Amino acid sequence: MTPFESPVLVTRPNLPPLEDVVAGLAEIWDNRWLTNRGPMLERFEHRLAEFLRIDDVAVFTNGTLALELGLQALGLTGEVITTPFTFVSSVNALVRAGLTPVFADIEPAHLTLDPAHVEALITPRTCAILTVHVFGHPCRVEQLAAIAARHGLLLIHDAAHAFGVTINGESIAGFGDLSMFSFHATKPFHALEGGALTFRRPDMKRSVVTLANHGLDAEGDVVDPGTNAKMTEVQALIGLLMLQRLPAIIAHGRAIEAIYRERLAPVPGLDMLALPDAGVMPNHAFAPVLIDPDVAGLTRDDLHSALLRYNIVARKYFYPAICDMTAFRHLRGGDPLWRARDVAGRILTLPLYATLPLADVHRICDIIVAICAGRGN
Ligand code: T4K
Repeated sequence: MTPFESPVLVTRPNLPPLEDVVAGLAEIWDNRWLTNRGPMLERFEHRLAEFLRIDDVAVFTNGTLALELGLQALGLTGEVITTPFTFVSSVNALVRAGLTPVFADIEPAHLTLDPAHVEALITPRTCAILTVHVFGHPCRVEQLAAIAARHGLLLIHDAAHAFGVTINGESIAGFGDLSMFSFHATKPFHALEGGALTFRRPDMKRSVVTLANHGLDAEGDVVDPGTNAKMTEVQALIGLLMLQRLPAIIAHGRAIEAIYRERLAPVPGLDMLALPDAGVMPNHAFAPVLIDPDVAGLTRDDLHSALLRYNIVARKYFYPAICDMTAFRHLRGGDPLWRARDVAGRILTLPLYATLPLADVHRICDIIVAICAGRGN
């Protein structure tokens, strides 16, 4: 088996046709309005709210700042129970908003927060739960909402991976007190960089928009110090153009995932995550696979290195678990977080993106099958 001629990356940004971008840029040039909530941004927020079928949405320069400002606007203090199996941004945002993360373990099917572990960690210092719909799989929204309600906590969703996901026909943006989406270039739906918040309380929009503009109110006064987290007009333009493309991008992701599932199912010790729960329409944004070294006869790191020799750049999303990162080791966890640590050591995310040909996915599968059978090196 021959290696790919050029690297096959875990993801590549999808791009709108250049002529559409140029036409949109011409409009921005004519307006001479580049940032600070211009007309393109207003249109983008409006279309997003329509797409998500919710009342309102606020966009920002990236998802991390969106989450930080959402936490600040909610006026939270104390401890927030969250998952150690995520991209570090979720936990960075908590710390930078002056909150103390407390890690709970994850459930086995979709690697999201385990509600039982969450409830066991609640103390009088707990103010909120921050879940992550990791790899786009919704966390246990109903169970966690019930726990939050029972204990008077806010429920915040890091939905960075979950744009376009629905549960029983309802957009995932409508769950919890606050949801954050990332529109980073590596996401199926993006705005070069970008992020958004959706919220239950309608007055939240004003608060977060003010915080994103340094905290300045209409009179030029600052009550709550903010930062600069404003989305530019060019970002909003790309977002608008990408929104039209999302259904086709999701459809291609679905086709890729179907091939991985079918072709890798017979490989001993290689497991894709469970299929989505009933009623969930996923966005097929990631293709994570778990390697059981005792059954597969090789470790995740062995497979990762072997794939690199074939020019396939799979990624260890998300390793190490956040609780094992230097900055966060001192934080309290209620238990050994053994599942999160185990998963972080065994997971590998395979290439999946809209311009990846299905023939290449088959070739990646041929290579994985051969490596696992001891025929690749
Ligand atoms: N919460 C969660 C759960 C998240 O996963 C994230 C972001 C956030 C919050 C925060 O949202 P943002 O503040 O980012 O809006 C990438 C992304 O930078 C990050 O947005 C994303 N999660 C994370 C899962 O992945 P890296 O460090 O892995 O990116 P990088 O540069 O290694 O790129 C990944 C692959 O994409 C590479 O193979 C190269 C390729 N690539 C990348 C870029 C940027 C391209 O081909 N072209 C490009 O322009 O973090």
